[in-house]
Amino acid sequence: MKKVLTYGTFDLLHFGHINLLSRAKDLGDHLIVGLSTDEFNKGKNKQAYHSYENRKLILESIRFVDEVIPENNWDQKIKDVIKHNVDIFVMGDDWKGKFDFLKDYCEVIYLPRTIGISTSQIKNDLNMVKNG
Ligand code: C2G
Repeated sequence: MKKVLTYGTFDLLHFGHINLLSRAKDLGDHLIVGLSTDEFNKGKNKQAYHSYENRKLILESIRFVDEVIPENNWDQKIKDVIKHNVDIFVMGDDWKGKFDFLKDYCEVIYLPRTIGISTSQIKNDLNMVKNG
């Protein structure tokens, strides 16, 4: 069984996230998502709209996602890759090169981001609507 691992906040889930998860799953048989906890998001200067539990519930309902684990810090990736016998680590290419240190443990693939959508854009657009 080929195991794939990716990480993210996945807040206000949108088609860019789905495109990433779909392509990640296509690379193997089992997709694990390391989901940023609310606490870790503070360290990423991100304030997710949905709580960790609700973002986890949403991700677990996606047919491409087989397992969701918490992402508590920047330093857990090597341990996660070893613990879960991961074959392929996948991230959007906005992270290109940032996780190449994992190449000693598994294949590392950066997939093209989906253009024209982001959680921050959604928030901005909604604010514009709200403020007229
Ligand atoms: N993504 C994408 N296209 C978009 C938006 C996001 O392909 N239009 C991808 C990102 O590249 C990332 C994943 O979707 O691989 C999740 O995006 P975020 O929730 O924004 O994750 P991020 O904050 O980048 O957290 O340790 C890694 C971090 O936890 C990644």
